[in-house]
Amino acid sequence: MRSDTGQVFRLEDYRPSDYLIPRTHLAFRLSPENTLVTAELTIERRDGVARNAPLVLDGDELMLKSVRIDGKALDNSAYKATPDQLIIKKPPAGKKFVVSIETSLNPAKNEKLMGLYRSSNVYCTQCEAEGFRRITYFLDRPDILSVYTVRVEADRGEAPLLLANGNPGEKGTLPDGRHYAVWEDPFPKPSYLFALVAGDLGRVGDTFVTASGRNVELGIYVEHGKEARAAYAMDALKRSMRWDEEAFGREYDLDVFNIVAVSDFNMGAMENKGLNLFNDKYVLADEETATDADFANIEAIIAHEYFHNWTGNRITCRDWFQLCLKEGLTVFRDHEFSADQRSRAVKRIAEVRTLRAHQFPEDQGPLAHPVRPRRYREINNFYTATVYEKGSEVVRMIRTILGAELFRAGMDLYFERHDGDAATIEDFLKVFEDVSGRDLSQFALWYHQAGTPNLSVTSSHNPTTAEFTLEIEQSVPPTPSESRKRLMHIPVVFGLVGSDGEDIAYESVEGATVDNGVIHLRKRRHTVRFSGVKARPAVSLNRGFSAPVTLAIEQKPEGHHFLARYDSDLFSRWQSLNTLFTDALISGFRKRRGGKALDYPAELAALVGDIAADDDLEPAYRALALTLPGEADIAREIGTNIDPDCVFEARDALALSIAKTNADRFASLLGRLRNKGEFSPDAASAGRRALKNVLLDYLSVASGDPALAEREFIDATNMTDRAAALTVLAHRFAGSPQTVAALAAFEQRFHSDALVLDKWFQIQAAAPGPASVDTVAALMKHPTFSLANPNRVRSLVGTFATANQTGFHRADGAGYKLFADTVLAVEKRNPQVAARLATALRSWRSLEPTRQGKARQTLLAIAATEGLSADLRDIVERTLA
Ligand code: B3K
Ligand code: ZN
Repeated sequence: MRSDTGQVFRLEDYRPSDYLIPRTHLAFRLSPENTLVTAELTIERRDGVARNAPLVLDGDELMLKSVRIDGKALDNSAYKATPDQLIIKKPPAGKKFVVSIETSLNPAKNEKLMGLYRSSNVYCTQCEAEGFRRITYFLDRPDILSVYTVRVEADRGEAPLLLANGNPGEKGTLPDGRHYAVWEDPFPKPSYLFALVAGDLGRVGDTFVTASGRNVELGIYVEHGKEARAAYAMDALKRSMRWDEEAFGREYDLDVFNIVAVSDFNMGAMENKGLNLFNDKYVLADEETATDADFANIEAIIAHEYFHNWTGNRITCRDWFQLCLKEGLTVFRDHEFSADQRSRAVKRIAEVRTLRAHQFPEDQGPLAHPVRPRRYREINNFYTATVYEKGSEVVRMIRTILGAELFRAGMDLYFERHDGDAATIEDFLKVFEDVSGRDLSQFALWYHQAGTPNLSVTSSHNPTTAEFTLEIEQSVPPTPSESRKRLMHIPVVFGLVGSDGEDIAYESVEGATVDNGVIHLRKRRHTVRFSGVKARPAVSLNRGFSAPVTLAIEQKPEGHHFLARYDSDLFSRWQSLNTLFTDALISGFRKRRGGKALDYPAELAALVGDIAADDDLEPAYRALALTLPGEADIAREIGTNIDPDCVFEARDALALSIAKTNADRFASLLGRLRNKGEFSPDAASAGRRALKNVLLDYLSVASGDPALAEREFIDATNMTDRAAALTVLAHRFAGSPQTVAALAAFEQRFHSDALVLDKWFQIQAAAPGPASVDTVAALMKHPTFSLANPNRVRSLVGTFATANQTGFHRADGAGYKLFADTVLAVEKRNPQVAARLATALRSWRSLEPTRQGKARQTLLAIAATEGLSADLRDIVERTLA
């Protein structure tokens, strides 16, 4: 394992490399334990660089076999090779020369899953961010764009399929049962987009005709026998390709587009040019094995990786500090795609829930960093919710500020101006300034400054003067290494809602720029005065979650009740109900902490019942509305001195109050929602299942009897309903005979399908209560579990650490112990996955003192481990700082 060098990379240190690599020829002679890679790099000295300046190439755990320049072998003294670097001390003085490098690799032993590795006997690669240097020595940085030709050679029996980026070229057979294929990618690309796959896989094929009439061959490769499970992914791919033409005018540019599903993958998927690699979890789906959430994720991730073809591949990043240039923007694009394919309001609510669950704690804790970070020790630790999700919110705000038309004009200019570039955030902002004439310099702070801004709002109404006034104050809390914050430009979409539920018209406004229903906050305090407002309105602020801020608004519960029923903005209706839930839960928590009895306002339960029964609202929306904030959400809102057991009890009691009040209504609604027809994964059908399953949970809580969930489990005809019923059994009726039987039946039925068994791991890992520590420890010995497979680790231990507040934070520290042992065991194989897992303790400071002390000891123990990887050390030290 490469241990930590302690090196810090800084944005301000960026400088272009001395040399360029306009052409790259790679030849792979594949063999599981001894693969030979020949790289022929055309090197070009950059203008202004001294002749003979040393050429320093990156490596990582490489073994050099030979190096030549312009065909001639180099003297030992002419270069220095270590596993991490190849230095050609005095390259030729000419402008261009060719360096040929041979390295040998052991893909079968590569458990880091970076570079070239084997997954279920398939050769595959992962190069982002710095995996290419594990294949050959190279200028492994995103601003080195090269045109690649790749020759792949392997045993035909072992690997009948040979794929790489770009378009297929020559292929042929060789002696000894071997064969080869050549791939050519005409588009210059950074090394992180390189990919190769070789193995024996099944193919699902299709074609796509682009807007300008070009034919593209589409292929999705999966394990033999699983082809039918790739149909939905193929459908999502074709819809993505069409959508990008329609929404952004972007056409696909190669003759083929291939996707390969592999079972050992560090993340979700990878956008390699023309050859996307996917975690099979995000390709394979049918009604028997995948939930509606899986289908929605597949649709979104297929789209995301496809959209990278323009935002990421044709225009890439100058350096890794600019990661959000491709990630934030591409997340924004996939969000818009899903919103268009499904329900916009439902999608937005789901996005905001995710943002709050993952990005807010990051921004509010020790790992906070700007959307564009200024320094890093390990770049893989910066593929974060801040870069991705907040990065997307920032792009959304640009559209809110400019309006849809100017936003599109800006995007068009971005593609036109920067196609083929390795660009920066400054380049991106400039196109929007140029098309709109607006000054976005204050807005740019969203990229540069960490932390979630808070808006605190009070209002007053003067009936005599018919004036309504909002006092809005912004503040950005300090974050690590940024104690003083500057004032931001925050676009707040709003409405003043009259007693009939309609937005009221006001005559004029002063105190802030207000245009098209957006208040532009730029100063610390704004007193925004609306005139011509006769009766006091309810204020609907931050509609559609126009800015990723927290909002403390002085509004009586009646105001929230009113908006939850009548606001014309569906997101804000949901938000109002959510605020009521959160306020109730916080006071429930405090009562519980103080040893007092829990009681919740009857009006709240009644409101929930009315929303559940409102057939004007789509079922998917109602399902979200009925879902209480999660325990971690509640803890985040409380902020400090968290006892997760009290949070759990407060939440449980609110669920019971809602369930008891509405049991009859919920039961009849559930009866109506039971699916009778054929399965379809479409959004409307999924929404009905979602609502039905939320009701199933409430009804089970109300009755205290597992019979209903048992019935639903046995009768289920698809994985969504089956997994939902099993969750109710395992979480609400742990240890009951019905639960034991259902868990065994599930295991028995799906034991040979690890991807499905992951759901079984997840459900048990998330089962609340102290016993779950032992359950998880026991499941780690299950024959399907493996510390080497990221999906297994994430499903079992990742779920336990992030979705089981009472189990993970067990007061005696047993959860932390199990967690630390696992993190360290995983780290020995795969530091990247271990580091990601370790972020689960990032909110340790918000715990009550006993747990806080135990969490800290756990982190200190990890930090004290010898030979820690750069990945894990970086996370643990920042978490403790
Ligand atoms: N770009 C990849 C993520 C690579 C992560 C490297 N640690 C997938 C994506 O965001 O589309
Ligand atoms: Zn991405």
